[in-house]
Amino acid sequence: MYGREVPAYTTLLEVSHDVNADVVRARGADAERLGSIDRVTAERHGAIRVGTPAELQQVARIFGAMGMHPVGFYDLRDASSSSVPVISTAFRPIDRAELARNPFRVFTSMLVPSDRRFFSADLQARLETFLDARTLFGPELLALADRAEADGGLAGDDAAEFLRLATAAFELGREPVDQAWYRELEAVSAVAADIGGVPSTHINHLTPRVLDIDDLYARMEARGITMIDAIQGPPLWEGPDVLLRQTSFRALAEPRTFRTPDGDVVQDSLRVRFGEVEARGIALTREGRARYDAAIAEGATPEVWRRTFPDTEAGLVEQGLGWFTYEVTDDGAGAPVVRREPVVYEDFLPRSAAGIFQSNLTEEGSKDASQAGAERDADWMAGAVGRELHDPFDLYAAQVAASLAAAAHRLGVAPE
Ligand code: OOG
Ligand code: NI
Repeated sequence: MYGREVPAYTTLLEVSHDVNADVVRARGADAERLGSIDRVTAERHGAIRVGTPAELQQVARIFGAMGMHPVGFYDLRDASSSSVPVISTAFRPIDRAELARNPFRVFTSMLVPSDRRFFSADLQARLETFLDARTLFGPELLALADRAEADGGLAGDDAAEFLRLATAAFELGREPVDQAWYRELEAVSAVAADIGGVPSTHINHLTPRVLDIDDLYARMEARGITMIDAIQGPPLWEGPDVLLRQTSFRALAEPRTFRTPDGDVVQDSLRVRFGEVEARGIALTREGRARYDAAIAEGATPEVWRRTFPDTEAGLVEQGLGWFTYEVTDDGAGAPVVRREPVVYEDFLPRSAAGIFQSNLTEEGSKDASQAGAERDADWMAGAVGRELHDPFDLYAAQVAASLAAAAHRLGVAPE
């Protein structure tokens, strides 16, 4: 559906496949150190945006049906200089084996109309009235979702119907957009207009994973596709890849129908959907993450990275900066061997996210920094979703602890 809607996405997939095939050819088994090529080829994250806690709860039911749970809290309202009036979480499988089978995540943002830095009380009231009046997900879809979650799945026709309805709910709307309303919101924030200026929701982007993002960037530019200025996140350097590096091609103009204040229906275009791509690295501990944040604040140059991070995986382990699991295998002659495996980062980075959002906006928007922002945190978000919000660090720690316990058990020794 998304490839049909955004043909440049198909180009991005082609180039990603070419890059990945070349990396596997050049680096052999080492290329698959952070995930099998089958997983990496299938892997995606999507991004969607909703307007209200009620809509977020409904989205949670739909993803819950697919074994995807809310993980992490991201506040993009004041992530560096680029800020957008949303808070976010990501829906994804939380179990390692599930993730290997279903390597999908959906970064899900929710508008904060009560944030006075962006919206006046008057605009907030009209925005909330507009959002409360729309229905993104019909009762049939939600009923199937609830049944799937309760029963651990759906049978034949019900499964097909669930997927059909769920896919349709994220298709780009064809109804005419109220032009005056859309433009009024756009003057504040293009993201606010994308969320609250239209009666339906849609996939903003769908992001494949590549094994060499610098190569991908160069190949896309060589094909004449304009990319955003930089790759967000850590720099290219000789040490281990950590967390996440992302880049995107600029949002393309897509035809949309508008209703003018005079009641005329006219064709125009909007630039809100872009094509993003990412490379994933090793998940960092809280200590590693604190170092990462400090290094990013200093500027993501290779020099800063060399001062901040050890240039080997062993160094990350010794300094307690990265997560690694331990598996017991056989050396072929019956003797056990313990192998250390890096844990892939499965989450997002708010600063990169804000950078990606912002680098795709043509309108600056307007923000009054002297006003107070609405208080929002992970607990608030958990209440809004109506579910537990998993902490990514806790999930990685549990995964590592489970691997150590299993390894100790196989070796017949006490866990560390
Ligand atoms: C989400 C932007 C964040 C990422 O990969 O960090 C994101 C959006 O544009 O809705 O997708
Ligand atoms: Ni994204």
